Amino acid sequence: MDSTTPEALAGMRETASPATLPADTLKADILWHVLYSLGRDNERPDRQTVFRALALALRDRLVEKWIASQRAIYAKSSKRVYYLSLEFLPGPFLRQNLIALGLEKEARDALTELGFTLDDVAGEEWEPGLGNGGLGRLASCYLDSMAALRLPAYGYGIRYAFGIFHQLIRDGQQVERADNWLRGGQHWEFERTHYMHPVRFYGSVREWVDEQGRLRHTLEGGSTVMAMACDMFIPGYRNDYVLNMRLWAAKSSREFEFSFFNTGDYIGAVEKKIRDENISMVLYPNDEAPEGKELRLKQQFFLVSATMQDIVRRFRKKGVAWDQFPRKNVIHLNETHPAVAIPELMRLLVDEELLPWEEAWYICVRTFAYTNHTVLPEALEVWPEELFRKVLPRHLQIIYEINRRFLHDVRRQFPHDPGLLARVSLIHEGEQRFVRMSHLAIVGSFSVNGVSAHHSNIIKESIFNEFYKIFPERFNNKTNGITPRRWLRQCNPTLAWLITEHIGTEWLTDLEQLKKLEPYAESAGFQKAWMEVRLRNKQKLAEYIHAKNGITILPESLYDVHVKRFHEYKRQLLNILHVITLYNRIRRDPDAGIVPRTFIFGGKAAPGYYMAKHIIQLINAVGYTINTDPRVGDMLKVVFLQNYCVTLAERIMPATDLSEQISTAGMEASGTGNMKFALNGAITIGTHDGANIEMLEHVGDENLFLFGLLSHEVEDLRRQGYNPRTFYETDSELREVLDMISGGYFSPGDPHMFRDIVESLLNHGDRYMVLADFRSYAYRQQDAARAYLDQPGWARRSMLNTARMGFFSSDRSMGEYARDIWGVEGV
Ligand code: D6G
Repeated sequence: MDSTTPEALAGMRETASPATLPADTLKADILWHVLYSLGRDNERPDRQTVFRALALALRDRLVEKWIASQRAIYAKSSKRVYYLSLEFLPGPFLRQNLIALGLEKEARDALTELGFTLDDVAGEEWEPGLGNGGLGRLASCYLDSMAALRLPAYGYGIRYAFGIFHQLIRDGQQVERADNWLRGGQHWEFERTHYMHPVRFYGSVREWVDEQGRLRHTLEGGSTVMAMACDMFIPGYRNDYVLNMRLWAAKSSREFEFSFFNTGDYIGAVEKKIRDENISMVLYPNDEAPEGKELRLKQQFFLVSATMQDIVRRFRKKGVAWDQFPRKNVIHLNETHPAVAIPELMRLLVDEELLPWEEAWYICVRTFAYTNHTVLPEALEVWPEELFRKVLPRHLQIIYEINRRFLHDVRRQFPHDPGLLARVSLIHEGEQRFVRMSHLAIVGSFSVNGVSAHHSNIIKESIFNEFYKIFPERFNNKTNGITPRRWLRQCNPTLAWLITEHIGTEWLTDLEQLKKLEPYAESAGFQKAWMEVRLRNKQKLAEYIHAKNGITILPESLYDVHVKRFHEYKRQLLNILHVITLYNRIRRDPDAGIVPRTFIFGGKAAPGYYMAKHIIQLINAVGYTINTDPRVGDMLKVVFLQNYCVTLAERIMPATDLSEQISTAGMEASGTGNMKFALNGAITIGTHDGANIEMLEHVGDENLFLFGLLSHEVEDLRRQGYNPRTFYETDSELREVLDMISGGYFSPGDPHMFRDIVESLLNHGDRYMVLADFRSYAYRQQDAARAYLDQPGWARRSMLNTARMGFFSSDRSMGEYARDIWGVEGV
């Protein structure tokens, strides 16, 4: 019988429910969805249609497991974890879901029968870019691990219609294009039209006294938008457990449309609808620099208000008293972006549930936990008081009351330090007043954690030192981690296979098992196999680069990779200065014995961040000069891969030899790219910063190239008066490089083009200490090149990096959060 006829499909589907479907029905399921869900002819479906149908077939399987998981959480009456984040960066779902469900082989077979390969079909997926970078990607690794550990958890965020912009490089410059990720359909999600919560902004607060003589506060007027839940499923690795990431989409509220209609203003009603729905329209593309815009504050409250209503709705089902709330719920704030949840819970408890303030506050500070992700002063979020009052008038009042009581306690605890009050106040006083969101988050949470040991110390010793003195018990460290399922098993299947062949599969859920690879590090046979896998990965990336950039690179060359957001503190500039240094050495002496290298860059710059975009342009200009200089040949190549995203990271990580983690010491809170590279066998060249320091402790200093100032040296130097010019004057190689840039060597058509970059270094203080670290970086780069010449030695180092990355699994991080902060266990 023809297997595409409705009768045949229905017959095959009737044989079992999706969770128990025998694998060979996957093909029938795909064809069924092509016809009935997508409305296409299933005789010869195209690749995109097959991808979508496969996604739907997998969603069928996921939803059953999700319902079973939800039932189990209800049955156990578990304490729930709510992970609130303005950003999630899940990456493509297809392979991840296939791996978690154990259906990779079946999918391959089914697709082969349909005339496709899994690679081709997976290539049809457009990843949801609902995050800027590390913070959002971390949230997604954490959801993966929460599911792996069967935690009773939820991710809550916003379903931006447009995620992080799509980056093109045109004439060497970044150009931004809208990321219309929903265009291809919503095959992974369920829209929950029955979970709509009203979210209210603006208006004014009316104070009144009720019959019992209580002072009451009611918000009047204002404008209401509906939040509609959209769920995406996050399966645990082969454990039948599925969590959901609930993302809110803004929908206009009917009542308000009607009020317009009643006055006959039809277009006004439509305009209002569009304005309302704008709230979830676009992700702010700024990493490490909040924008302070009204729409952004509305986004934050939109997430918080809808989520709090959802949490309370669920809590109410149990019919237990409010004082049980912290025993049943923990709300985790991923950075301060969702910190307005603290006054929102207070508002619910005090204004609506009529709890006394003290009781409400007691519940609040036992419910919230906060993770800080940055110490850059410009990245600490503050809101102009005026704007806050306009958008959230009642919340501002509540923040003032929290502050009044907090400062009262501080005054009692530290009577002899009058200046302290202003420094810890939730309100920054000055010509303009600001609400300090980090202070609110610390005061309102029972736990405050940093994301690497180094960063957590900086928090305690410097930026939040005074809070540490007030609440020492709240501060703790939880070093970041990454999921080994995506960042080894999925992105590097051949290496994963080689590992599994030798030590079994346990590492997938217990990454410390990779230690068992250590004895193989000396085996010539294993080294050879290891390097063969790596070389194949490098060949694949070379093919990709050739196809995308038209540049031919040597797979045997040292792949030196710097991919992450563009920010001056991440110092892509330092890297390119070194590239030019090597170029000059080759120009001087083509037989200088330079180890052939391919420098690969990737990353987006915030659209309004002039210097970061200018550095992208410089890199491309240098690349053009070097790649077209016949004297250089195969010795050096510089590649800028456009639109760095999770999908691209998955291609790059397995093919990297040297991983650039070179932020100015004290500025990168943790980093997680550093971990992804090392897990795939890259060797790090890096500074004493963030998680690099813990990586060094684990892999050993012979397996990581460390250089540069320590964070206290950076501070000392700054205090003593750092003069970048001294380095320019005393280091002739450096001087030559800077003179070439400012003299127009890389921009012959416009010799002044890059002058301001050099100016920022020489005449504007070189805030990120690029020149101070240049020489030690160049030396360490030489060590790296020398080490690369000794291929067996490199193989050993590479393997030991992988073998010793067990600690950096997000399963370990999540286990620590669950045990030490949240007090929850697996279901
Ligand atoms: C799933 C499973 C079902 C549960 C429901 C609860 O449909 O057993 O009752 O979720 O959803 P929430 O009310 O917790 O969002």
